[in-house]
Amino acid sequence: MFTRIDHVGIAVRDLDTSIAWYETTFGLTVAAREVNEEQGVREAMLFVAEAAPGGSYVQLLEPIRDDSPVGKFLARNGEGVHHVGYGVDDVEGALAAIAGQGVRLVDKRPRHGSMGASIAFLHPKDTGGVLTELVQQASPGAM
Ligand code: MC0
Repeated sequence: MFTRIDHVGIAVRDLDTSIAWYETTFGLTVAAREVNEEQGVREAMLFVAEAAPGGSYVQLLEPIRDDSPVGKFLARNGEGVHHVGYGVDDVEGALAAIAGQGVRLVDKRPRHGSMGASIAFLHPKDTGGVLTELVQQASPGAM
């Protein structure tokens, strides 16, 4: 069902400071930046590796509201790994299959994600404490 690790999402307090650190320390480069009002984040995808299809990324997430998922996570845990995003070819099919296993879905239908992807989250209480995201990347030319 999963095709690769699409990205690891990391909660940060200051996006620009964290981007600079990843660029300087690890030599990563920013592939895309976006404000996602619905998710309450200002975020950047930093390209890590080429993979077929898609690639893999580190996603840096700064909350734009204290009561957003990342804002609450930061207040509780400080900066650190927030979620793992797995690539899937068919996010709706994957959601149905996973729900059929009794896993609670945060999103019953896909939402808009970074770089035009269709995304959906699974509840961390049913996934071993790891907030898990399904990512169906935008088809080429769709962005
Ligand atoms: C919360 N919990 C987590 C967690 N966030 N556990 C592991 N990893 C996380 N990231 C745990 C809390 O510690 C708490 O446990 C319980 O879940 C309830 O948390 P809460 O924050 O008090 O309660 P809710 O229900 O308001 O929120 C939890 C929920 C939410 C997972 C539903 O965070 C959510 O909807 N997340 C999905 C959306 C999201 O994270 N968006 C930001 C990334 P205890 O034991 O204290 O009960 S957006 C993104 O990444 C997009 C842009 C993209 O990839 O393209």
